[in-house]
Amino acid sequence: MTGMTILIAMPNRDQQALKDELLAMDSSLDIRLWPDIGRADDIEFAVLWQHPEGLLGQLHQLRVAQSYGAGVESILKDRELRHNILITRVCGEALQDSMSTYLAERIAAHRLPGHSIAETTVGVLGVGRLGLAAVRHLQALGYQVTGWRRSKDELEDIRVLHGGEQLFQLCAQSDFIICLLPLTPATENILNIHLFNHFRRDAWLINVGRGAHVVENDLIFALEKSLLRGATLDVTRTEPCPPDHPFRRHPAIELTEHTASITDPHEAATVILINYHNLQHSAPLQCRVNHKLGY
Ligand code: NDP
Ligand code: OXD
Repeated sequence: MTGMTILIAMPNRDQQALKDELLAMDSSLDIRLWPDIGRADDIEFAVLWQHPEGLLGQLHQLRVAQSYGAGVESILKDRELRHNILITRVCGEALQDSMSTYLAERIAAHRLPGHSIAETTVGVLGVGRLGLAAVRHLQALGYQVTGWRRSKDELEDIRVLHGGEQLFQLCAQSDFIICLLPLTPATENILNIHLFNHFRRDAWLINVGRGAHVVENDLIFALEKSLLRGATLDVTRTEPCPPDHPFRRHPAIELTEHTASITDPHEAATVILINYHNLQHSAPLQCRVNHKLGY
């Protein structure tokens, strides 16, 4: 079987580093780096991260769009995305470990004086690959952790809630609220004033999902009204957060500039290579995304 051509199109990431990782694993790969895409019809597999507008429309033979990160919203929002293109993403231990470590550190930094770990409650919105790993890590450290997810499936040893009413309850019970949701039409703007009204006044929000989960003016207003104590925002609607943005000078907001968990090129290359071979052998791809659910 002849190999397929892989395109790497991630203008803001180190494309060459990923190419080098892939070639170190399989030197026979035919890899092109955007913007030198060559004959577009050769490309059946594309690795994308905030890819340029108009690119997907040129790739008529594309079969797989592989995100270079865990999030896929920039692929799904592309109006040129065809329904028959399979979408996958990076998932793996390096991404999970770095997220869990970041969250444990931010919680430790903002834990209320006099509150022991065992007394501290944490609500995690989104218990998928990263959320579940974070829940287990925080539980192992001794925190009381509750998750919240879309599906009603139970998880072993973890208290999990569902639906709007239970989300309000979770916020009312938690010292820390972590958002680890994917950005979809159902989750956009979920961190809004209606939700902040249910927060405990000494609660701390940590958003590591996406900036568009937060209604920014609502957060500023909620902090002014002391509906919550403060927030750590790893993600913002515009990244990096603009120099004159009110979040920058707010004493109760900590910005960490999208550093919670950065894709490891080696881990990404491993997933990409498995998916590349699975596609050739008509085997299921790893870390598949459901177009309809948006994650
Ligand atoms: P997964 O797809 O594995 O998990 C998503 C979770 O969110 C699932 O538990 C899912 O519920 C839940 N969910 C989705 N929609 C809803 C909804 N409408 N209501 C309630 N729960 C919902 O994603 P990952 O854990 O891999 O990643 C999550 C996000 O983290 C990424 O999409 C990305 O935005 C962000 N991220 C941020 C990074 C950073 O450095 N800041 C790094 C990497 C990722 P269910 O279990 O029922 O399906
Ligand atoms: C990701 C991210 O989605 O880095 O992987 O945000």
